[in-house]
Amino acid sequence: MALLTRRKALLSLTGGGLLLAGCSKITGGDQLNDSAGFQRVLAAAEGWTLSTQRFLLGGGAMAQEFKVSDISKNFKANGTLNPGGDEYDRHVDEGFVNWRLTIDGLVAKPMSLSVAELRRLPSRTQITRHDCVEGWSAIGQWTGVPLALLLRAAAVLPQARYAVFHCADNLDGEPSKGGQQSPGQYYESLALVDCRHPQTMLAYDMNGKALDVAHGAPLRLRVERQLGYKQAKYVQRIELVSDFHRISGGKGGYWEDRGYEWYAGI
Ligand SMILES: Nc1nc2c(c(=O)[nH]1)N[C@H]1C(S)=C(S)[C@@H](COP(=O)(O)O)O[C@H]1N2
Ligand SMILES: [Mo]
Repeated sequence: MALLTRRKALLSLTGGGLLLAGCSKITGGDQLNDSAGFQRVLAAAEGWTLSTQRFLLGGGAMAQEFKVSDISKNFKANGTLNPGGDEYDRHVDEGFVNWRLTIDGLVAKPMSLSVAELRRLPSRTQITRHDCVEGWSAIGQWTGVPLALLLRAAAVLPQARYAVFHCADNLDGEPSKGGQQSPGQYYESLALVDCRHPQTMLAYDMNGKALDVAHGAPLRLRVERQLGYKQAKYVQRIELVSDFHRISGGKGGYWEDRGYEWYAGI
């Protein structure tokens, strides 16, 4: 039944996608590539359903999901609360209409997608508990695009082993984690198996509303079996790599470079 609904949604989405492609032939340029990318994601959605089922049958553990009545009244915001800077401020003023998510690196089909395009793709909603290493937890509802679907559309190459999430904020020192740390662009990384877990998504809504700036607008990662610092906010680029040793401090994330565990499972 759920499958039928998804098929119907996909059919109507594909219609929209074709219209979009028609328009960009006229305007030309970047838009043609963009909508070609968008169409690939739509085409990948069918296969994604299959791999999700396979994953479930294969016994990959799901994080616990909660009821609407369990949602925390006050979900603490942590780390960067606003990336600031001229560029991010402009995106806030424009309502993120010009924000792009780039997927590149070890993929056969690099892509660039707008938030509006992501919102037209099949989505998932889940209510989960976020656990920060500092010892606080909060339950929130997340809606977004399954990452597995995007990776399938970008055609990840066999040599790729990790996805690196590049964020828009430069975090320099957080009092709650012991004061000044060395400044750096926030980033995170995941093994592909965790990227393809059915609950791993790029979320654009929190508790039924567009993500606010403090919680990572316009796009953040949710990877529900791992700790808070893996949940990268303000994501603008996903880079597929065979190893992450040449990126930033080489340990796979902003906090990992400062001594935290890379896998951070819960
Ligand atoms: N870009 C970015 N992502 C980030 C952080 C950050 O400072 N910058 N902080 C991390 C940490 S430590 C936690 S606990 C969560 C906090 O998410 P929240 O603000 O929605 O509670 O985001 C994680 N992702
Ligand atoms: Mo955290």
